Amino acid sequence: MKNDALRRIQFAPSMMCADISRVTETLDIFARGGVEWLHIDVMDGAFVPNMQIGVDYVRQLRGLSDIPLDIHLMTYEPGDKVAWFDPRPGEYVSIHYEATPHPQRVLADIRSRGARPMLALNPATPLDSVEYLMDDIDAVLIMTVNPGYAGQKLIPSTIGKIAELRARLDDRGRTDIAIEVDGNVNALNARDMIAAGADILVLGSSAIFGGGADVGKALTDFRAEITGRG
Ligand code: S6P
Ligand code: MG
Repeated sequence: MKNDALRRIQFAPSMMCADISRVTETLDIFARGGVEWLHIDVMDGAFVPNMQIGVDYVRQLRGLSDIPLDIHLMTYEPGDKVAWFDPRPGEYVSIHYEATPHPQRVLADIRSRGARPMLALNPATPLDSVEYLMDDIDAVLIMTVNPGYAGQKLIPSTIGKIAELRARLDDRGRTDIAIEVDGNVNALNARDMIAAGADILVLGSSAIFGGGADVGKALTDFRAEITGRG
């Protein structure tokens, strides 16, 4: 793991949790609040039991904010869908290990577009799935709940899984591969996740969207709680 002083924790608010009637205001708050990524949950109703954010909504979001996207594809055959979301250079696109028989091919395609490939692991997906894909990824997304819904409770074994992944990456000299965590990231869980080696936190209803209208205050409070700084 990178030395703590060099490690900067990044935030990726989940846009599926944002109040659609205040989305412009919320995006301005994120820009002013130094948010690094907008997390876009794409669900197909088959790989996960829900349907969420579509292509046109994402296109409109791009017109409202310059914050780069972190596109989380919870869909079967993600290889067909990467181009639909038109990832920009430097943006993250994550695909799930079980979503295609050819994850390496899809990850390589994401890289060929100048985007950053990320491999997403469900809570029960073994870490061995990362082993032969290390050269094809810039990040691993550890799901700390089963994907499909906001507002779920952390699966405790995933904290140890983050730590084990970080140890494996360190052993292989791959401190450049980031770890993102997604699901029930509240301030308490976030401290454990960061201690285990997480770099990017997906902020949903547990972090900033659950407490009413003041997302700006929630973001400032959350940052203060996990870093000791406002
Ligand atoms: C869930 C999705 C997530 C959620 C996020 C919600 O399947 O991938 O990104 O939007 O987990 O956060 P919370 O705090 O409600 O669990
Ligand atoms: Mg997600």
